[in-house]
Amino acid sequence: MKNRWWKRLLSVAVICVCTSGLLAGCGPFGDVTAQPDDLETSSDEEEDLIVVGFSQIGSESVWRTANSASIQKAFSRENGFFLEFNNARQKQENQIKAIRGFISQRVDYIVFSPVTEDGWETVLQEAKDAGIPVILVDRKVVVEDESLYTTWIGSDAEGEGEKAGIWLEGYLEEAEREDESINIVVLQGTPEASVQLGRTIGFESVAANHPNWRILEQKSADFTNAKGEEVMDEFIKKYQDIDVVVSQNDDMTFGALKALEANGITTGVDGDVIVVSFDAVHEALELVQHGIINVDVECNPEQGDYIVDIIRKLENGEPVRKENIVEEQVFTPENVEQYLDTRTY
Ligand code: GYE
Repeated sequence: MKNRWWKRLLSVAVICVCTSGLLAGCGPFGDVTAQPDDLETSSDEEEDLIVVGFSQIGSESVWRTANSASIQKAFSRENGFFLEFNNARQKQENQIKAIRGFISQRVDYIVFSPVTEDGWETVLQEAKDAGIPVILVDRKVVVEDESLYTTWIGSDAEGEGEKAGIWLEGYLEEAEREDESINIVVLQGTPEASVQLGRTIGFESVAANHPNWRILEQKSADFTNAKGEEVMDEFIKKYQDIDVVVSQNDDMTFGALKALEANGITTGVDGDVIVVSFDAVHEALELVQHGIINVDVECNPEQGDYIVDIIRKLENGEPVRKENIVEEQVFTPENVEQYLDTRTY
């Protein structure tokens, strides 16, 4: 990329003006981790760093923390990057503000994980007009003009939902319960998030083949432990006979397990209620190992290196695919053991 040196200087100027308070209320980057000292362009090497502005959704889950760590590790100075990391605290308006800040800094790349699918057209057009490539990570956007972003990398959320449904099919068959009436409740993630929508559609597509599966209710618990507990408690009070809890991430599952236990309901392999979870973070895999969670559909948060690869290709003028899906699997008590030692998050 050309003119990196001038962009760096501009970045320094923007941050210095902000931090010295010359512009009242100026603070476009929220939790940006960069400090003025970090920005000193002291050597030729520094001038060559690729500047990446990254807007993360927040820190709502163990998965998200692992995803942030993966990105921070991959975009290191040793790898040739200068990372401006912004935490949007679950708010789209904060993400838009951060992206506008990155545009005015003239970063080399904008990377972000969109909290919800809609509402990105204007800011993405601004990035396009400024000639800054945008890489989407983890979640997707819905835009009419797909040229507004360069590429997306993340999980096949619909495929994950389907895997959960297919696992349940097999499990019920093996238990000779395939003809029983099966009552299901679903703890959903953040409303309008592509991952929530995908997991819902995927699971529903399998459920549609089973007239005896009754989805009693699907309700958002926002991907958090606290809300998972709260919504599960509501479900327990409302429905007498729950056979299956589908929880669209591990944090909500942890909350739900607390609510179930508090109400004297057992879960898992030998329990009253079948628990289906998503993400497969270490703590959840331990619960799979102990038979408390029946199945955990993996969602891989370690996406940092993949994004670095994509940027390297773009820097070399090589073509990149519009969609890049990370590999994922399904964990049950039968296979989980071998993965536990290597799981770092
Ligand atoms: O499942 C959840 C998180 O978008 C895939 O967001 C991600 C989801 C993940 O907070 O734990």
